Amino acid sequence: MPDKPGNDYLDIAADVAAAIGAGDAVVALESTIISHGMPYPRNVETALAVQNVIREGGAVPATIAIWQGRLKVGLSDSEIRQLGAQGPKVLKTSRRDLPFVIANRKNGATTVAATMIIAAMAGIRVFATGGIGGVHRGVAETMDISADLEELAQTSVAVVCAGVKSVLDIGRTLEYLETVGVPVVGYRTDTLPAFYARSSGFPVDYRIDSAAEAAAALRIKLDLQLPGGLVIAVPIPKQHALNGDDINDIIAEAIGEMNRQGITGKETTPFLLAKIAERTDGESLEANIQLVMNNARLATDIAIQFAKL
Ligand code: PSU
Ligand code: MN
Repeated sequence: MPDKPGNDYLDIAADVAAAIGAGDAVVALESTIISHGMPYPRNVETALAVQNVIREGGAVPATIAIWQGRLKVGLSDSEIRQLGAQGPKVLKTSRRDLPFVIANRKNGATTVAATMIIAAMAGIRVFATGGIGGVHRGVAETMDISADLEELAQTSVAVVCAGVKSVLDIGRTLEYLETVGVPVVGYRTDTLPAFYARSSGFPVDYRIDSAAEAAAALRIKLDLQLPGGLVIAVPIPKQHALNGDDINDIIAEAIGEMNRQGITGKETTPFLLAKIAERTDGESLEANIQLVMNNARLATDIAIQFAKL
């Protein structure tokens, strides 16, 4: 495939390439969640465990990052360990950063946006993560809107997540997604999950009750050549959910502290995640790990159903 865009920069792991070639189920995974989303060494343990969950479910995992300037689809275990140990020293890489991280032969941890771009280049259509970026609270002052939303508008990958974290302005994030034509789908729920909590109270656009329904919608969107992705939101399992009111108080406090410290731009999400983990004595980290595993299980089922279509 030498003339496909990106191919000169792309390295696809052998098992991932074989699965893509055979039309088998593959699930993409991001790497900012490893470098910036969780502390070492839990980040590495989680990244490896998520891959195992996908393999046990019958699909091939492909953790995506930039490694020494190459777009890697399917990091090795050793690369995952190094990325996790380097943590926030690795460049957080979104759409705008890609050309420079490659040109400077750096290591880059890909956000949801950059992971979607690279997954689509490789021909992977299903991607599991924790939560997507969105419209930040206080957007009228800061204009802070994650590039993940515009990526969902233009790149055809289904993103399985636990909804939108209430560090964000959930209502405005949903309005944005509506404007740019991204379906927000609830898996066995009528309301959008709120990451640590099972519901945000905001209704989803469509409810589905099986992985096959998600796969069918993805297939049709591709067939119609409607650019852009889908958000498939699945609530955190009950036994791991945090109390919505408690966590929202902690989030509000963390945002106040962030503003006092003058933290902006790409630093905001990592700052808030770390603060919330500190304030909940690690409970939010446990919840985060469990919801990522759960999302990976559903993404595996969707990828398997999609491979049949
Ligand atoms: N949400 C999480 N954990 C994360 C992120 C989001 O619960 O680690 C990361 C994802 O990689 C997402 C990015 O794409 O943060 C969004 O950052 P920003 O708001 O700067 O676009
Ligand atoms: Mn931002």
